[in-house]
Amino acid sequence: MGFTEKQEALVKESWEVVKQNIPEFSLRFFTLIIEIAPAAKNLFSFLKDSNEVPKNNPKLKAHAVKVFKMTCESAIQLREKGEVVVSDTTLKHLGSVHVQKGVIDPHFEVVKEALLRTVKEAIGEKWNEEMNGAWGEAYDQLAAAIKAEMKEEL
Ligand code: HEM
Ligand code: ISQ
Repeated sequence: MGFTEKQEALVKESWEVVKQNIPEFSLRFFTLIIEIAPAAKNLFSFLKDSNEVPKNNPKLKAHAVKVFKMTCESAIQLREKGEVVVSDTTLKHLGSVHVQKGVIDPHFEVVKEALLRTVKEAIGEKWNEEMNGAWGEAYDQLAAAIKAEMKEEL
C-alpha cells in the first residue's frame, strides 16, 4: 500500500507542532531513547563524564531535529515517489557514523519507539493512531535505507 496524501499531511502538521518547542522535545526524545534502552547511552558522546542528560547540548538538539526532519522528508518522498530517497553523501555519512558508534539493527526499534512517543506527547489530544502509523512507516523506510548503508560499510 502506498503512502497517502493524508498520511503525508498528518506527519507534516504534527511536525509543525513538535517544532514549536525544540529544546523540550529534543531532550525528551533523547531521554526516552535511554529510558527504553539504558545501555544505548554509552553510544552517545552527549553523556561523556556525566550521568545526567545535558539540558542544553547544541549537538544533541541539532541531531534530534535532524532525525525528525529526515523522517518528515521521508514521508514527503514516500507520497511523491513511493520510496525514500536519501542523497548519496548523506546516506554514506550516516552509515559510517552509526557503524563507528556501534549502532546495531535492534537499536532502530528503540529510536522508533522514542520518536513516536515524543510525537504523541507533543501532540496531546490531537494525536491518533493514523498519525502514529504514518510516522512509523516513514521512519521504517528511512531506517531501512540507513541500515542497508551500514551493511555496505561492514
Ligand atoms: C548520530 C540520524 C538512528 C545513534 C546521528 C546524526 C544524525 C543521526 C543526523 C549526526 C551525524 C553527524 O555527526 O553528523 C539518525 C537517523 C536515524 C538514526 C535519521 C534513524 C532513522 C540511530 C539509532 C541509534 C543512533 C537507531 C542507536 C541508538 C546515534 C549516535 C550518534 C548518531 C550514537 C552519534 C552522536 C554523537 O555522539 O555525536 N544520527 N540516527 N542513531 N546517532 Fe543516529
Ligand atoms: C542521533 N541518532 C538518533 C537519534 C538521536 C536522538 C537524539 C540525539 C541524537 C540522535
